[in-house]
Amino acid sequence: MKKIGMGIIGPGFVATHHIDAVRRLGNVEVLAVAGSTQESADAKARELRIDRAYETYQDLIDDPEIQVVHNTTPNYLHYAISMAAIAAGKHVISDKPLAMNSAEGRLLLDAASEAGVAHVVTFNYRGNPLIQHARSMVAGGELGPLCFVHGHYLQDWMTSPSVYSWRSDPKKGGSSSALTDIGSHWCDLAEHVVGSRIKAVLADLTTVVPVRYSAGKSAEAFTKGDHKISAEVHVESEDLASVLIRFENGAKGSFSVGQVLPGNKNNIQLEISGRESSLRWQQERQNELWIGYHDQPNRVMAKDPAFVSDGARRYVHLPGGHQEAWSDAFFNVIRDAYEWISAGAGPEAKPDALATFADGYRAHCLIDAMIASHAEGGRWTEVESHSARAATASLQTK
Ligand code: SOE
Repeated sequence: MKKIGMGIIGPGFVATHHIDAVRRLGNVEVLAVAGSTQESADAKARELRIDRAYETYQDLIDDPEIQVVHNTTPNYLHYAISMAAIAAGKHVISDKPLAMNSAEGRLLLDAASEAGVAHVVTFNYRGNPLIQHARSMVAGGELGPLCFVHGHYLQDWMTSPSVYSWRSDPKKGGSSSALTDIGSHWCDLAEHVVGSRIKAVLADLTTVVPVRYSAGKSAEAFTKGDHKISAEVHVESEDLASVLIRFENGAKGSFSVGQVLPGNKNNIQLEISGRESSLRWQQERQNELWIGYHDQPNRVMAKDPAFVSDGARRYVHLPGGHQEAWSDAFFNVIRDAYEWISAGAGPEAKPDALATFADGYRAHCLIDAMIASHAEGGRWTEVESHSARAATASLQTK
């Protein structure tokens, strides 16, 4: 059987997991890598045992054997690379955020839909089996009418001022930092599990570390910072934010994001309460789902293929008692993406749990509304109407 050819552009922390996932699939061949220079591409190709190393992303896209392009570059490169891949008729798997803003996101969504290629955004927390189980519980009405959805996504890797990442540079990361980088995951997960959209937001954004010290190159996420400091950088984008939210189904809620909160490594938590029961999922304890009641004892459900919902079972790889990890959930998303590609990439063939460019665009709309809400002194801001205005205005200036 001929394998599907893939190439990856922008090898960083997450690129290794794209490659591991694809190799675990077995029917996909990692053909090429492209870096920012020939030397960086060669080094990555050697390290990851990939045969072809391209100096530019266009060279990789032009390789006729490559059918799928994985875009794992920093945010400011997402649009140009994904657009070039779509123009060449390639399927695209992009890391979040989809682009730098909603206007670019909309153009990518339209272009990919028109080209008929698969378009995937790696909102990877959807790939957790207990997230899919929680989603089935909500959809099946087990929680009763929903009233409250809250949680957070907290990290600490940007605590030290000596960590300066491209995420804090509006030209490379976009006008928002923490909300775009990790708030986008929380909102996607909340809407995915709740099965209803956030219709309005009221946001409060803060920059806890307004001066950072750059070592001349971007710090890798989750590193402790470089002490060979070369330049002082004034940062305006947020590293902490709290947002009140209202869902279309009437539920209310709130979430906070922060990347400067000591002790929090990759602490994403989602809690949903209905009139009958509540559920809570924490990424750092991803093999457990807490289910809470008013009139009977609370329980903690351990991940077990025998007990998860039918829809969630395919996301479980191991028997009960065998812990699964971040990379297994990431694999699940990549497997869904390639199943979609193998089935022809038509809208009807898309696995239900898989996030597409439509979801990537949606995340931009939410963040636009949060930025606007904060800029107006913390005013309730409608998501759809604001994003439609912002996308139209920005497209008119193109
Ligand atoms: C860094 O904050 C980061 O790698 C994000 O960019 C990812 O999207 C998140 O899943 C883990 O943290």
